[in-house]
Amino acid sequence: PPVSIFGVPTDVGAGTRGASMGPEALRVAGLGEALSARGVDVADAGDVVGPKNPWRGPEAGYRHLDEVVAWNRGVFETASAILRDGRMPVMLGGDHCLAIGSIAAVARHCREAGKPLRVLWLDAHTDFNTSTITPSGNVHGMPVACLCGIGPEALTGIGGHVPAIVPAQVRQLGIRSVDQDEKRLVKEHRLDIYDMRYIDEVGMKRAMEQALQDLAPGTHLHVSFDVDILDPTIAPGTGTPIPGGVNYREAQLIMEMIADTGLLGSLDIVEVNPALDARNATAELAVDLVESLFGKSTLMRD
Ligand code: DIR
Ligand code: MN
Ligand code: MN
Ligand code: MN
Repeated sequence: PPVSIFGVPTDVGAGTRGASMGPEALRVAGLGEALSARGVDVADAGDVVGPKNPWRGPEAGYRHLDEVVAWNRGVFETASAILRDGRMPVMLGGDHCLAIGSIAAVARHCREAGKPLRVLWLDAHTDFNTSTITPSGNVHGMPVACLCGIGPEALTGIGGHVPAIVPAQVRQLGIRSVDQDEKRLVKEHRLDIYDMRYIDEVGMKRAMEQALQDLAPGTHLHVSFDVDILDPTIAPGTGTPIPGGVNYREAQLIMEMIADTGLLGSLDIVEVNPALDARNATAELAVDLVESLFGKSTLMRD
């Protein structure tokens, strides 16, 4: 399907400044051109507009909740409009709190179209914190919980249906940093998590086969790609790098196996922080991987 990319230049949910420059970094790295070169009809819808980052400490367990809500409302409206036009939304973050708005839009679209929805969450982190257990107050550590109905009404209700999704619709891959109480919460809610230890034990191919298992025909597959899933040696340009991440070949395999399903329906590319990067390497790597996500492969495949 035709693609519309849109930028969301904010780091309002993060603990390190600079993810606000992610959209331009991805454009400069040639995201639009790479998709066009693959034969994809791609349009750039420009950037969502929102409040500046007030850079304050946590209040009642959240940093910048009002601003996070404002940005996510904008994301929800933009992604919803793109879906209504029959196009595939590709969100250029921005930090990962913005996935609340993008996935709420996708969930509403799927509910109205009667399509099953599956979310593949590629990340070093589970992003399942709440205001009472968060060690930071940063909302980019909370989007999965919010989407599952755990969080402030202003965020859980953004798509008009609480919860937007249920944990059974989510698969998380690449996980290697989960906060103390967050561990209890993801277990309690039975999140399906393919963590780095599991990937070490069974290999990426098997882990991905399981993560993509039993996708009903016609499923809308949403990929939420937090670039910190990648090992910091290959992707240093991100605010919360965690050692022991996915390597280049594993990352290519992830993307190629998703492409093989033919079910990709929407995408977030988040947490690219060019202020921390080496010559835009992380954005360029993200673009390289998105080419694979859209079907680029070494050989013709049958
Ligand atoms: C940490 C960091 N779990 C927090 N989360 C990040 O502050 O809640 N998510 N970086 O992507
Ligand atoms: Mn994340
Ligand atoms: Mn992360
Ligand atoms: Mn390439």
